[in-house]
Amino acid sequence: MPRLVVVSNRVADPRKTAAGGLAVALGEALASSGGLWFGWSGHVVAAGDGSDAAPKLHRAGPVTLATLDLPQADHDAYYLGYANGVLWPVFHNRLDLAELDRSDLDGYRRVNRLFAQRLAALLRPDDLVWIHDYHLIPLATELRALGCQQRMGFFLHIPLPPPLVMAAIPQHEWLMRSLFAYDLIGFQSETDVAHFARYVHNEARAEQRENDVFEAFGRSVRARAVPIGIDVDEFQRLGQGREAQDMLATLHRQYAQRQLLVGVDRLDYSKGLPQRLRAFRRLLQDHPENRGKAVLVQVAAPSREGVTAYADLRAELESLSGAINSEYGELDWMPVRYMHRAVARMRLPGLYRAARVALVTPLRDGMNLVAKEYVAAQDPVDPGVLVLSRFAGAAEQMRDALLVNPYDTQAVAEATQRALNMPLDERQARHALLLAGIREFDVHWWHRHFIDNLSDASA
Ligand code: GDG
Repeated sequence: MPRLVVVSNRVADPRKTAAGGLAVALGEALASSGGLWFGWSGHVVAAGDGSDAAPKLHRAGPVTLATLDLPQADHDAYYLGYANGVLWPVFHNRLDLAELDRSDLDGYRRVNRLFAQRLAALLRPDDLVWIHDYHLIPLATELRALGCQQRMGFFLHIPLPPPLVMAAIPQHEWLMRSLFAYDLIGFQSETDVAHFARYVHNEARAEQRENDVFEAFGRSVRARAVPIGIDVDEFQRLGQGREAQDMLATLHRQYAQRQLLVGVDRLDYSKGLPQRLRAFRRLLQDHPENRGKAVLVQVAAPSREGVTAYADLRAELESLSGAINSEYGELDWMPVRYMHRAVARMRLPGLYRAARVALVTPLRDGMNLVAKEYVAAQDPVDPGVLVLSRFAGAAEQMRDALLVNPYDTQAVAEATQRALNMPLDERQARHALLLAGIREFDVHWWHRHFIDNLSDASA
């Protein structure tokens, strides 16, 4: 069996419980097959201070972790600059936040070239190479330039925007051409595949050979939707753990007379947090019976604090949650509990289970794993209700959630009111269908399906 080589911006020890969705999913995928996981160490060093060294290798069970440090200037240009200042906002339809005139492209290319040089030295001829996310789009091109002929797959965790939005990036052609150095491109949703097909048809006059094979730039690539899932069993086991159970008991005790709503997100403008708070305020305004009763616990885990747009968002959320609390709060009831802190992963299932409603209302999201975790954590006998943005990739699969337009404050408030008052039999029926879906298309399916397709993809 060929060895699996996973490449992502960050690498995490699969034996430890990690915070982010990508780290959890990749750790899980590698733990079952073994292999090599290559990426940035998370350390930034002064120029010339070890960044030219070979990757550090650590053994973590069946997985070898290979990590590189990055020089400060390269990290700033590659990670903060091009990846998170240009690609992230544009791919999430936020042209207003994209720093398109910054000259960070060189740093982005430099880091991709550095990754390629260091990785090439570790590759074996029959490895399967699986590269992840927008940080590393040109990595296969760089590897091919060094003579690497292994099968290479790319998975985009974030959405691919429509062609006209993509075209706002000055280097859009170069980025899309880079994708043709892969054998397989996996997207989160059919919408993303459709955007890809339209782009390559309009801009590169690609021939679509079979359903999912595109020919352009002298190469062919297979592109298909391979939506990511969670490890449902692992998450449910976590829910049986002491920390989750303690969390659940504490919340039940403290909020015995209340109805809890929950939001768990990285603090990111794609997640629609101000819009969500405004919808919650609208709920209190239009449906006064929720006053003194409904409490929204919003966890906003710190993220990318070096990027300006994130600091602005933080200030906006603090002021908005303060305003709602001062407008509606009572001595014994605060409507919004907003935390700019991460919650330990072991406790998350308890928080989800205590909540009658989850508000997962991103303005745009590749998938959104919180939606799936919330469903996995529910008690099937008395489950909570998922209110889900139609602009999350997850909405293509989770049709039995209450789907909403997150820009429409009143519609989200009404869906929340409906969720809070949904009869038990409807809650159970919706939950059973949602749970069956996330079980069928779980993280094992994602991993297996991608690797099977990559193994079959013609080079
Ligand atoms: C990208 C795409 C796609 C969040 N807050 C805390 C915490 N989390 C965990 C959640 C979940 C993960 O982080 C977030 O996953 P998401 O899918 O919601 O979002 P992104 O981080 O934006 O991930 C996304 C994903 O990649 C995978 O392909 O679904 O669309 O944007 O697992 O539980 N975990 C802990 N404390 C927190 O406060 N421990």
